[in-house]
Amino acid sequence: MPPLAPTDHVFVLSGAGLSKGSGIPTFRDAGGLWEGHDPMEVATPEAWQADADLVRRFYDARRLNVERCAPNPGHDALARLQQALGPDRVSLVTQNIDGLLSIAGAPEVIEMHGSLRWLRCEHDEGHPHVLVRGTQDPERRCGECPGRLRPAIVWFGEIPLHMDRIEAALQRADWFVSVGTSGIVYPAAGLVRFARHIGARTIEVNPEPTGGGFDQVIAAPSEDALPALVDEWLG
Ligand code: BJW
Repeated sequence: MPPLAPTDHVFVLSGAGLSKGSGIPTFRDAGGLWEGHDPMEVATPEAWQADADLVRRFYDARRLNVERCAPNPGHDALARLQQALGPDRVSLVTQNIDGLLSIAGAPEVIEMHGSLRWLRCEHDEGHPHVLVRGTQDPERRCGECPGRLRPAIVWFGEIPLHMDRIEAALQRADWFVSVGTSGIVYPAAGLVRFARHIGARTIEVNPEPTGGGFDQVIAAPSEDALPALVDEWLG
């Protein structure tokens, strides 16, 4: 791997594969049905309207699992990189909702699909968010209106969070590192095309590479590959 130049900016986009080594299944793991449902159908505003209990149970189960999990060496390596070079030179954008990069000590993580730790009003995202641990109290309502509280997660058809910050960071990228994402879900899946367009060097870390035309592919689990990559970069 070529070394980082002293002012290089590294943009990391991570997905579910980053947390696989922590015991959190990926979104599209083989046979990944949950209580007989396709997760792609549960993670929608339509599912919430049709059966809020089902959607709550889906996210409660995932929250309970995540609370039992710890960061793996892949999270630790990315946190170490951002600690060493600073958030101005290392942008960590994640599609994951598990919070493990922050728990690993990364100073600034952009969670573009939201977070399991927060609930929000079903009617107005601007109403105060509520922290949650374990299972959600289904009776608790928004503090400002009669709306129910729903997981503060970006579902299909909703606009991902912090897109302006993500675009600003991407424009400065010299390196684009895709970690553990299938590249199926947009707009995250389109970021690499923009990175390529501005001349960033692109790297994929994935034991099952996506064939997305990256300059370099590290076909290995991120919990093995990232510590070595970061060691190399930090010397
Ligand atoms: C390892 C590993 C190890 C395994 N180490 N790696 C047609 C064309 C284009 C777009 C659309 C379209 N039809 C509909 C759309 C839009 C839609 C979309 O993209 N749909 C696709 C299915 C086609 N997107 C949206 O609706 C988004 N909003 C939107 O587009 O708004 C308009 C807009 C336009 C322009 C700008 C801005 C906005 C919203 C998307 C919300 C996604 N939400 C979910 C669920 C919520 C979170 C949750 O419950 O977890 O987010 S879906 C789900 O997929 C989840 C994930 O974050 C996301 C990505 O999945 P990820 O992380 O890639 O996981 P997997 O499982 O797919 O892959 C894991 C990878 O890890 C694999 O490759 C493994 O090999 C690898 N791996 N072990 C490293 N140890």
